[in-house]
Amino acid sequence: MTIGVDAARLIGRLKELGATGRDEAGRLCRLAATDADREGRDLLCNWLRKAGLRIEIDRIGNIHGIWEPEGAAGDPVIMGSHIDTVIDAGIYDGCYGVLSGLAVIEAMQQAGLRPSRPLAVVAYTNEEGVRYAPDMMGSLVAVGGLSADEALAIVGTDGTTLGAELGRIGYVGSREPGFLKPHAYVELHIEQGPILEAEGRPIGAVENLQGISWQKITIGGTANHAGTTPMAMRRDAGVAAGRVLVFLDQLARNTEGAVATVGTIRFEPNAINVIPSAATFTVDLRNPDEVLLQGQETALDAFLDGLRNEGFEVKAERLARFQPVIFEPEIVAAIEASAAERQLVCRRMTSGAGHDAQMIARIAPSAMIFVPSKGGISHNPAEFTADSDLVAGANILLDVARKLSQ
Ligand code: HGY
Ligand code: MN
Ligand code: MN
Repeated sequence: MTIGVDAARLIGRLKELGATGRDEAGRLCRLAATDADREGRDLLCNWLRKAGLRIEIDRIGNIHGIWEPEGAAGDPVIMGSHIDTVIDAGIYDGCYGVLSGLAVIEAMQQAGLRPSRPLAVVAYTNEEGVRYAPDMMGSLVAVGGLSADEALAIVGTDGTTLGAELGRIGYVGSREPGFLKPHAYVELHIEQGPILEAEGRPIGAVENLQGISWQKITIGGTANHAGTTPMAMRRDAGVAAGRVLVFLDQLARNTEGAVATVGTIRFEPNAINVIPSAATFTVDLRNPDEVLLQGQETALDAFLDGLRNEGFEVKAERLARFQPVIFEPEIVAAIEASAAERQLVCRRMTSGAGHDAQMIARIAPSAMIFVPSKGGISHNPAEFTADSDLVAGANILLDVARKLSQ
């Protein structure tokens, strides 16, 4: 028998969670381990408790809501994502997958179903990696890709450590990360890209996810007077950084499947009439093909060597490096079968964004379900997905979770 999630409650919770964690300018900035994050975490834990789930928090702050119905045994089917956001975010990225996982469990409870396996919904800490790198950190620790102690000691962009901040907001749990081994993992997420909307398809069955390379580059030049220093005598770190940005943009436009982004940049001393003595910026390179991604990294290294030969100091610090991931074909097929049963047009696709599923796929069969993003916009307050698409995606998650846990 086909059942569905409680649509009104799911949409209402998305909006309620989306209203928490706003800064004084009204922007959604639920950065990992901030007071805004605590607000969202507390709200989520209330909902998990009301659903009668066993709440377990691990040492890196991953929140688990576990449902162990009578007769259920073995490792759980986990539905996860994250509730931390980027700066000035939309309300769907991550939160939609976590709240849909809860809605799926509540729908199964409501229908009196007795799955043979437990189910769990998990909100992973610091998926975005904006305050503390790398991203997908909570799930990376949960799969053993980074020790909890190392992660808790990571210093953020604001000089705080993740451990101190998680402790301050009361979310350093007692369980060891990885204590809950998934039998299978499914993540529902907005596409954050233009494909589904452009093709008029409500569902994406995500079969793979591209590789990610994050670095922090610091270029050292010589501060000098903007007015008196002849152009030929300058060691302008700002111009050198600008040359890297243009190089990376051209490289990505000329490399199959590649994208390149410099999302943050800072000059020292950052004064209108001083030639920058230093430029610090981050580089985000991605490609579904590991060999091509390595090629992008090698080309960047060579360009930076060229700047060194011109007399600039150049430092490159690795912040994150995740290989491309192929998801579990059986789960991808189950997503497609559920879409067909519900007469929803579906297509297989690659994820351009990083997700917790990229980490969990290292230890368990995993896959993702996408729903359309209006205008392909995300990491932006204009992020939007129609209610009908949100509910359709959650119902696919419900069908797949039922199949995996029966
Ligand atoms: O960077 C990403 O792709 C994800 O939003 N953390
Ligand atoms: Mn996300
Ligand atoms: Mn995101």
